[in-house]
Amino acid sequence: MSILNEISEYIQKGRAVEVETCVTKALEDGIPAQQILSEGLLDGMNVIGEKFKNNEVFVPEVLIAARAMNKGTALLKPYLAAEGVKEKGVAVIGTVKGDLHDIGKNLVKMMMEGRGIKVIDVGVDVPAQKFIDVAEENDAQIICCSALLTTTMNEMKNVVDAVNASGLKGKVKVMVGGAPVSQAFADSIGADCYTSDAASAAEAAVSFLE
Ligand code: B1M
Repeated sequence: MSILNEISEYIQKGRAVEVETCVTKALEDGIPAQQILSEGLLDGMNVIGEKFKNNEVFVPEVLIAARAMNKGTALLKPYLAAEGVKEKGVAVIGTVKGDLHDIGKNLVKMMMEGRGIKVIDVGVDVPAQKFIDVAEENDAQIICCSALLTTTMNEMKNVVDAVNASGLKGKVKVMVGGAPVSQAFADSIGADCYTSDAASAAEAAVSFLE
């Protein structure tokens, strides 16, 4: 079995220590961090996601897989981040109110940091006003909202409305993403940008800042 398959298997089993060992070995073997992420960690998480959908695994299994995923991505972080990149601007990122999913958000954060953006992470279950307050305090140019639930994605509209009602209107771009979010949804709530994955989100953020 290849090391990337092993990583995927260990993610599915929620074996954080083994994930860390294999990710370290894969890096030592010279496998690019991006490949370890997509073909190892995310591959395992996708399998767990399908099983969760089909009621073959339940919340505890998903949680331990998520914990293993976070351990693996933490090891990749310095490799994904380009060294010595000059800070391009400031973004505030969080998962919207009512939503506790943070793996995708963390990936977006990591990719943006890798492109030289200072990212202030306000965590999960974040009310609209908190995004505004932190953006104002830090002179951020971008607010990034992640949502994984169809029941919480509408909270993104509250963030857009709160920006428009604040002094940030016209100064801050609102970027949205997450599995249930689409371009059509982003347009309908007046968000400035939708991207389907973390790398494209970082790319879009860089073009806003340039
Ligand atoms: Co939850 N969950 N979950 N879950 N969970 C989903 C999302 C679900 C699709 C599973 C399913 O039924 N198939 C489903 C949502 C259904 C729906 O809304 N239509 C669901 C549900 C129902 C729930 C609960 C309600 C379950 C329950 O309690 N009965 C509950 C809700 C809790 C809450 O939030 N209030 C719940 C809980 C959990 C756990 C806590 C167990 C755990 C989260 C752990 C954590 O995040 N720390 C969890 C997980 C892990 C999942 C799945 C399995 C995986 C999500 C994930 O991390 N994917 C998920 C099923 C699935 O997606 N297949 C599921 C990997 C991650 C990298 O992808 O976050 O999509 P994602 O990020 C992508 C892109 O979307 C994009 O970039 C990333 C890729 O590069 N992206 C952005 C994300 N944010 C972006 C922002 C951007 C741009 C791009 O710009 C700002």
